[in-house]
Amino acid sequence: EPARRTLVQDEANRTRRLTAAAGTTRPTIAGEAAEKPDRTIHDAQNGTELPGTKVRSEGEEPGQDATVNRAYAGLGATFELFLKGFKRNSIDGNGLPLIASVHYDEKYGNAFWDGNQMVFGDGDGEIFLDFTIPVDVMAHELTHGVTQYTANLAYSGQSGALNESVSDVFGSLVKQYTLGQTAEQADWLIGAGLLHENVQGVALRSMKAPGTAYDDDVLGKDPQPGHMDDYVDTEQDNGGVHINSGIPNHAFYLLATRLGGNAWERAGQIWYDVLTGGELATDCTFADFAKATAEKTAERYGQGDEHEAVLKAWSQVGVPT
Ligand code: ASN
Ligand code: ZN
Repeated sequence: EPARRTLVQDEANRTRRLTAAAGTTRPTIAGEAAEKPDRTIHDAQNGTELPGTKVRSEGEEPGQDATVNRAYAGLGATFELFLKGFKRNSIDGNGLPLIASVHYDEKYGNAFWDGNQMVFGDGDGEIFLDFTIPVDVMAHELTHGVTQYTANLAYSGQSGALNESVSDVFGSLVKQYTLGQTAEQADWLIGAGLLHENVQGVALRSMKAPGTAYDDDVLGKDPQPGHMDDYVDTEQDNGGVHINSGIPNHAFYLLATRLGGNAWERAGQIWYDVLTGGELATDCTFADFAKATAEKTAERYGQGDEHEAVLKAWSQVGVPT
């Protein structure tokens, strides 16, 4: 029975489940961190000083602030996929405590990983709502931490777009895992529920159909390409890291839906093997990354269906392997 989880909104349930799971994890040995999350949520109280006031520590009951509770649950969901899906104990693989600050700045319309912790804005309430609403956005930020500790993809040009894409891939996988959705059932959106209802759009990005997430008077049209023919050469956004990420995002979507079933089990495993394999240059290109996925697929699954599906997915987005 593949691991599946329903989205845990009931914190009491979550605590019970984590307690039950604790008995099945390996005992802690010297130098090895316990395989449990160690979360701390802070409230920046609409200021910019980090981390702000500590408002919830690991194991504490939920309080009144839904944003704090969502951040706590989102960190937990991300920790859980990396542990159960990929046997990775936290961001650094060694139980790193997870720290997040919510209510960062005033009307702050973004979220980010600052090298040490996650930071979430409340949004301006006109374009963006609270950045703790989509679990995939929270997982996206945490995955920047995983990338930092592993392939350390340089945040510009193609390696930067790969860095962004890897965060979207694992962000989406965390959402799919928590909802118990197969690749076919998933919406493959990043940031669904984040846009104000007045904005013409459904999410920040679509891995299924890059370029279609929104088309709005203020935001403009979603600029993401889904094929190398439409690769955007730009100085902005570190060379379009949030734009050209559409191409590897779409390759992952094509692979996962071709394979079918739970996307984190084979497609996700291949991406994880590449990210953590130690063979990628920090300034690697899409083609380097694609070749690495083919190699890792052959290593783990041989030259069968998975390998063919990987080659096909990259070919469909115009990236050579
Ligand atoms: N939310 C953005 C991201 O994680 C922040 C940034 O531009 N780095 O990609
Ligand atoms: Zn990002």
